[in-house]
Amino acid sequence: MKCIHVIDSHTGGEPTRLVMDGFPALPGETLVEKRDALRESHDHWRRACLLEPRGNDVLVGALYCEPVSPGATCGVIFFNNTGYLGMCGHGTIGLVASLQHLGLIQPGDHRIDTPVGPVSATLHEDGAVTVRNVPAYRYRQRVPVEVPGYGVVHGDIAWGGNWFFLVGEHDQTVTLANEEALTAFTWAIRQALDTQAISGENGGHIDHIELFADDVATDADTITPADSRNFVLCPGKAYDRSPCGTGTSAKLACLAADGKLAPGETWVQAGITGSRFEGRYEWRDDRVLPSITGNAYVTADATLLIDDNDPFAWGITA
Ligand code: PYC
Repeated sequence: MKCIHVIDSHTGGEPTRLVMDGFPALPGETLVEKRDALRESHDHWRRACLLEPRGNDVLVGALYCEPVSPGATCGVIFFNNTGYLGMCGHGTIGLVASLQHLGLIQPGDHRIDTPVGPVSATLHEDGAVTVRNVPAYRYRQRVPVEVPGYGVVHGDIAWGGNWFFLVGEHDQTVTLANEEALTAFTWAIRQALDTQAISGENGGHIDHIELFADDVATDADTITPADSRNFVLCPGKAYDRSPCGTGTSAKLACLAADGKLAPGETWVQAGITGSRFEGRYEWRDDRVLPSITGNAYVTADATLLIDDNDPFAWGITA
């Protein structure tokens, strides 16, 4: 029996499974080298943790690693049901809350190495976490894409630690009750971008699609509407239950480029489930340094068991 020690958490409804121990040792000096070693030689460990029967399509994995840069608290490699993520905002918030649960960190500032560069996170006394993400920027504005069944859709292409296509002009109802139609629409955009070879800078694969709408207060709402509500389709076709940290970072880059949000001003981004992140930015040359604040809650401290006699030991794959 193989054993994997995991801490499960959710950040605004979006789950993170932090792997503390049990994966094979990964060669490499950098997080990119370690991520590539995991992908090329040990990808079945990702599948065992995240796919059914132990996981599900929504779950994001985070592999805890030794730090690779001076002064860093740790490194992390994020993965999902289809592959690997550059950065993950909700996952970093979940990582910090989980490390606090384990007694490994205290409130204060922590530097964390990721494959797309170091980020820093502040664990506040009240348990909230602020992530200072990698620099974000808008690469192209109002790019047209012909989406079969929907017509021409315009969106911005922006980097927030992953590549995003951000769409504000659409006639979709951005509510949880409408998630099937939203998934169909955003998946059609994603496929059209691939078919038409529309990419991020240097051919970066756009694997996150983000829709925006006004955050309309419902009868149950007792709080002020957020500045916007989003729906984010993740690479493996699951939608983000949180407002998406890297997606909010990409949004901040677009708002900054449009002159619609001043440095230091707060942007409250609601996700499709109604959970919220607060975002701010400061300029760093021609890019923005986004800060995303949210809360995560630990839901399990568990050991996953892998029985070699189990026909689905390494996950159910198509
Ligand atoms: O919060 O950055 C994020 C994220 C990416 C994919 C799912 N969540």
